[in-house]
Amino acid sequence: MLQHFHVNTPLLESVSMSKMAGTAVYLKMENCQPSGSFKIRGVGHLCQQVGAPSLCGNAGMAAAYVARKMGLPATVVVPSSTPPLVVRRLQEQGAAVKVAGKVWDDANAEALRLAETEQLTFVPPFDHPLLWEGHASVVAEAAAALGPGARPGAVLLSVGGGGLLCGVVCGLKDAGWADVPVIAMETVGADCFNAAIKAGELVTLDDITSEAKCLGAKTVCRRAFELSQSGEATIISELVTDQEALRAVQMFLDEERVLVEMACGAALAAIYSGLIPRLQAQGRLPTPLRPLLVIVCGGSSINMEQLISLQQKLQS
Ligand code: PLV
Repeated sequence: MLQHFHVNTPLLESVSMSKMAGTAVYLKMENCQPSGSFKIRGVGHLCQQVGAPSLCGNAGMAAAYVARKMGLPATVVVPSSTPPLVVRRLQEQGAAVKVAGKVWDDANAEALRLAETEQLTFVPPFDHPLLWEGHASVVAEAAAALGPGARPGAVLLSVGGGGLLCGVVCGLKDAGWADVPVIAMETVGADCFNAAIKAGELVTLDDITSEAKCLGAKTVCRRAFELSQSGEATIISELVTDQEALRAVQMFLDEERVLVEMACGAALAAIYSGLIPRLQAQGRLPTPLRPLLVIVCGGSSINMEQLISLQQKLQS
């Protein structure tokens, strides 16, 4: 039997967020995963099929964890924007860490080169059907926890390269919830999905100017863009500022006593910045609205020091 690397995470109702949203808010606590984010679902699933990993970021954290459990070596390539705490955490998981380039796309190019020259298996962080298949389990678990007959009014999540989005759309189909809208959140400056929708084609951002570095893919994966165009799923793409994402991280810490990174703050900001009633007022979400399912994607790129430095950068 194939081993699972991810855990079944808690589904918690948030009273304070429910008040703000005007409907029940359920939090799928992916921050509780062994590697600190949902990435372990897809990366675990993919590594079971393809073997030893080499890649970057929170996906790298998941790959390092899976490799250790499988008794395989892992090389994780990260950009220089990666905080030292992430490099330390990766090394603690036993991974060899290589720093290459400024943003995720640079590190990814180096990981591809290494895979080629050193015959390593390349594990992509978001653009692979096996990752999506793995990520889809987050919806199946939430459906099981909500019980028969339950149906969310919308699912809220963050978009980096679009892997989580593709996985959740898969999961919604499997759960018989294909018509449940997905609210896809990005920060301004890490908004490759929103930019593609506006342009009507895939675009490559010049640079990642947001502090939500783990959302910082310069180009969203083709499948995510196709889903937004094909009508297979209802996807509402929205942006928040870094300040709103950081404020959401702080409020989540105060209200739910959980520290998550900026990438996750983007999804939480949809509730904390009043987006839900605004979308209802625009007729893009119904009123009344069934319960909301928020994917608390987590992230390892945060600690007290990092939080204080973000506060100094963004709130001065
Ligand atoms: N982060 C990836 C890709 O970065 C990484 O390797 O770190 N929330 C968190 C906490 C994340 O780490 C990520 C992805 C996302 C959301 C977005 O997921 P995606 O890339 O599947 O849309 C570029």
